[in-house]
Amino acid sequence: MDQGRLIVVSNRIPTEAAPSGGLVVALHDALKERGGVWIGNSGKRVATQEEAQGLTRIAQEPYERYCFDLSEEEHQGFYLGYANATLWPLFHHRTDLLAVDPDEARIYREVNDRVAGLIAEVVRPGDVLWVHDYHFLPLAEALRRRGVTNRIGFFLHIPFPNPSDMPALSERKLMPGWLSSFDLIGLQTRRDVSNALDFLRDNGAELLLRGKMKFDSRTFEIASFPIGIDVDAFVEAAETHADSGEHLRLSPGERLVLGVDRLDYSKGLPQRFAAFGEYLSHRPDPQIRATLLQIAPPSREDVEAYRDIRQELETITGRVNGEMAELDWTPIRYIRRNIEREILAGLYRRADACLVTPLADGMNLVAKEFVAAQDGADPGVLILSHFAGAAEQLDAALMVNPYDPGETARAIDQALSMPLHERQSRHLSLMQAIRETDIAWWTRTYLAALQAKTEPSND
Ligand code: GDG
Repeated sequence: MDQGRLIVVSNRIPTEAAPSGGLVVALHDALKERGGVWIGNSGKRVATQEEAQGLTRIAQEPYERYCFDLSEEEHQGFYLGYANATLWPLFHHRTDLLAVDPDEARIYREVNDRVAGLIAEVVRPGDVLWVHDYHFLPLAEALRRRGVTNRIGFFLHIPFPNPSDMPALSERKLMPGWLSSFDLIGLQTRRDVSNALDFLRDNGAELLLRGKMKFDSRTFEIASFPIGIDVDAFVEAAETHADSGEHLRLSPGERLVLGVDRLDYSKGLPQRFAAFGEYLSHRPDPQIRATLLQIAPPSREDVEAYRDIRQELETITGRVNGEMAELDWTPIRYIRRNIEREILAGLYRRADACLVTPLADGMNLVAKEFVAAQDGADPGVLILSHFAGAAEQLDAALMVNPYDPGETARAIDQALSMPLHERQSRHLSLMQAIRETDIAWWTRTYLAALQAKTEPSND
């Protein structure tokens, strides 16, 4: 039987013929295999909304890619405003940073409505839609209003909020209608599923059985699908670029602790730097030299909270380096720009430990990439926050409370003095875990679950 095409909707859309990056490649492969359409934001901004109308086809082979533009006002209200200054902090348990702006909330819904109109023109009977992330929470409801009865799936890449934080969202009453218009809601972890079920149950939805819910007349399902990486591709990149650590010119015996994160307040960077400072001042053997290399490409710099975090980090780096540096050693090396993916793979491999210490994170792919990049004969140690989604799977890592710099400092010490056999056995378990749910598993499992839903029109 013809499966129908796959239609992927995501905020960003790859424009190159052979895109890179785990998620993008996985979706690219799924679309190539099945045939379909990818729809996303062009990243181009036009002056007024009139100029922003319509979809532009940017590729036809091996599958069609269409993009839409945003006007300046839409970019501000939809992307910088509601998505990244309201939803992002709420979903990362930072209601203290949440902006309330009725105009931005309205623009967010209007953009979703406009995009739904564009998608409705492309959809054919039998197509399956897969919508990604918090930019498009109201999209299925807007599509249903336009009479689209196809299966529509959603995947949320970030955590589901704590139900107790939800009253901070002025549009919370709309949320059950938004969510229940999808047929399948994929979340990263069991903890997210339980938060979503609790929130919906408290807001008028009925739990039928095992993740199946009913709201108004619609039934829908919520389940976890922990996202993974292309393990083999990462192993190969790390082996091929194993010498990229040489760029660092570390002195003999110097230990390397690595951090790789978008510059975001959810990633716990100030706490991490403080913990590293604490490790250095309490290390038992002052002869041990450990350098923290933090790679943090900037993101969303037009949102105020992101400028604040940048400043905070620069202050802490200055303080720790000012206190601890020696003529031939800078304890924290902080690179605020993007590093090539291949070089990154080699740096992971060279690192003795990797600090993945977010305060909240949907999954965190850096944790999985670091594991994949290790040399199994002499692997580095993953230090992982309880608050990363990855913690549900990677419990063979050294688990830490990122809010407690003393605990993280002790974990750094433990990682750098861990005996080889313990490093090897932890690494073996971690490898097994990342292979079990790699990126191919994720797309396959999610799409099979979505495909198994009955088309709403056939109910
Ligand atoms: C969201 C969720 C969830 C980072 N710096 C450089 C660079 N990176 C790459 C890493 C990794 C990716 O960016 C970051 O992925 P994360 O998963 O850590 O975080 P988010 O961007 O916040 O992603 C997250 C994810 O969606 C997937 O569902 O895991 O929880 O927040 O691949 O390697 N890549 C290069 N240079 C850098 O400087 N080339």
